[in-house]
Amino acid sequence: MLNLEKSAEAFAEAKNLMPGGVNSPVRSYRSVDCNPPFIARAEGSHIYDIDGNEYIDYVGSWGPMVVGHAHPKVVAALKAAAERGTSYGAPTLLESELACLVKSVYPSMELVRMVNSGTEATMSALRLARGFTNRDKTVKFIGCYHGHSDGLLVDAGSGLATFGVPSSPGVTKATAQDTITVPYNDVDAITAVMDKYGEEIAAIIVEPVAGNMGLVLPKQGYLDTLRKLTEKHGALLIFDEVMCGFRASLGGAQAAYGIKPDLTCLGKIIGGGLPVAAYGGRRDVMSFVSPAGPVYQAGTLSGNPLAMTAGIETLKILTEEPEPGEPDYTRQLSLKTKTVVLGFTERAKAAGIPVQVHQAGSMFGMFFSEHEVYDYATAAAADQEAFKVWFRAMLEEGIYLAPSQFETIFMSGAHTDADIEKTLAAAEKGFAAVKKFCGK
Ligand code: KE4
Repeated sequence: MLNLEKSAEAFAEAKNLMPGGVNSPVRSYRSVDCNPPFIARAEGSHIYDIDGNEYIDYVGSWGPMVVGHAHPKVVAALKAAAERGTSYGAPTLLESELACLVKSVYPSMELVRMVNSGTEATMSALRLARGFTNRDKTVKFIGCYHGHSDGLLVDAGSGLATFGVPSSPGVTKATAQDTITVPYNDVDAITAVMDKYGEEIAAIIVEPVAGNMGLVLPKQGYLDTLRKLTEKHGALLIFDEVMCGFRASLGGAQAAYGIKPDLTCLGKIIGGGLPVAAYGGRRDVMSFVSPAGPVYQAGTLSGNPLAMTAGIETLKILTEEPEPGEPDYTRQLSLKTKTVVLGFTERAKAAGIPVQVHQAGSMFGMFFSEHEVYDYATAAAADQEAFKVWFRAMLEEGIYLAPSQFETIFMSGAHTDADIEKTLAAAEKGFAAVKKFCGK
């Protein structure tokens, strides 16, 4: 059994200081019925808790740590940057340098605005879309998560129109009413909504590769349908690539699937572990953002020099030219991820446990289900209790995974062959635990 005594004490004290003892709900491990390890430090692909346990980390701070924790180049650059001051609230060359790097990988982002979180990026992109189109309604997909701004904390209403209802207290009915929710990967549903309400719709916002209902991939042609429907009805198409950016491929889902959105939201990796996110896209649309245009958006720490530095160093590593004949960084990540995905699939099959294992570049996910998983309903139908048993067994074996069936697992450039070997050996024990739990 893992010794988590100090973490348990720390958690009890933290609950007297912060709601649920955490600063973001998923970290509380409520979804997996156990206490979270309190982390002391991390380096490369490994993370260490305050009880001295060491884990192989596949959470990577929920995606940002794609080059591994405490990468020497990132740490050295941050140390130097800190000595030049931590924040100025004024234009710097660093912001232009990161914007250039982002544009080099995401050419659809003709203008880029830096913000401090994915929530801020998607909230601002939707306000911009409403301002640019002079329309009030937006469309999101059930099971996609775009941060916690009011208009996006909306559940499916009843009936076809599925006008939203608040998914959290504090979100007003009026706000929720302006968000239409539709099942992901359902061409008929989105076509019907756009045919009926298209002229009122400012934008469709979508995770082009969905990572917040577990990892769910777009069906063949689905993203192209969204592109065609938004063009037909004069609505904007917003790709929320906060999670799948730089992971589905270096150029994100838009490069992987060859779709050019009107606006893109990025986050996580572009900050290299510091608080950076961004929204950007068509020059005519982005020129509506203050002070160039009338749509207001601002931020004290937007473009913070330390955060820009971490993002620049991380993207430089991701985009550096590979040795002749060698795959580039993100391709190498994808190949490593494939090894784990195949290993999980084989071991689950050997244990007689039905699973659906999905991969998109360097992100992957697994559902305990014998049926295809292609939207929130089919993801939610997977065996959550089996997932909890598997998760806890993997943690016991020193494998640190996302503590929820509705999250995604991330590979980094720091993961070694030895890490992967240990992960697959642990998975074998994890599936054995599930088999025992299911009484198979
Ligand atoms: P933040 O506000 O948490 O920086 O980003 C919100 C967001 C927006 N869009 C997508 C596609 C996202 O995945 C996220 C945040 N992702 C979660 C993980 N599922 C962050 C982890 C957490 O909430 O603690």
